Amino acid sequence: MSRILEPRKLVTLALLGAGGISAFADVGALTEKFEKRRSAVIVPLRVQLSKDLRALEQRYAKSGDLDQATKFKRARTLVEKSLDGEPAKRGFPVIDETIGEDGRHRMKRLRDDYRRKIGKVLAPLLRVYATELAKLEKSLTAAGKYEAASKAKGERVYAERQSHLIREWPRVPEGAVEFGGNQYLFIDKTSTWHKARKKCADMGGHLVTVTNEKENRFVRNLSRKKNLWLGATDEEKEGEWVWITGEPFEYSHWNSRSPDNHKGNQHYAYYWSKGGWDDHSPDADQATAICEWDKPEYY
Ligand SMILES: [Ca+2]
Ligand SMILES: [Ca+2]
Repeated sequence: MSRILEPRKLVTLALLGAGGISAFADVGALTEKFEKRRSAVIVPLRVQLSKDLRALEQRYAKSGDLDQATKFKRARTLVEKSLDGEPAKRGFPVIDETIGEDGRHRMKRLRDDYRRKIGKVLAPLLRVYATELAKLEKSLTAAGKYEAASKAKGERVYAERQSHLIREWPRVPEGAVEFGGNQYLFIDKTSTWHKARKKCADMGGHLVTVTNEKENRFVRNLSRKKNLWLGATDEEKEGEWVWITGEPFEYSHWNSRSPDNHKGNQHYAYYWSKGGWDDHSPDADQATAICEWDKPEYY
């Protein structure tokens, strides 16, 4: 562990020697400082994770359980590989669902524990980073450097969002399915769009947003082709559809006659059981929901 941390420690000391926080006058420098802090907290957690995986691997190996020992070894190897690359960006390896009952249970406990720890160390770092950026944004604006200020603002918004995602990530409920790194939970109960939206938000996620064809196919299957609310609305401005997460509304899968704003009050998108998206009214309570949790960039 010390071998891995040593160079980072030296860099951190070098930066502090250059004058600490007050010496950083631009976004790039703040970002670099944040990234070093982030690696310094994540690397030890991943080293510990690989040790924990190895301990379980050996436990299964001792009892002659080749199958489960192999699966723990595979997960450990992935974690160890990430320590040579960009450890901060790699999360817990995807859990192979064919692993035995006992192994799956232990692996999930390890994963949840790891996520909690990451959230605990990373959320405060992100908040400090966002505060520093906010200060910089203000002083750059006051100095009339609008372009640089807007760069700081963009990075601040990003840091705030990441802080939110990493805090909510451990709350992803049991039964959620992973796809493209994000987590999805199908709720096989019909309600109105607003109720579905609130339910997902209460669990720390959001009503599903579908931003490409693969994700579209995935949610269609997960919902077993039932009517399904989507996290898109044009309630602010008729005809201007937006995702509730702020993701750009570039991909869509409207059916040939939709959205039609029938009777002038259909502002909520849903996946129609017969295929394609359509818009519906706020009082319609005939669609199921999928809640989605976006993967934090570093986890
Ligand atoms: Ca999505
Ligand atoms: Ca419609």
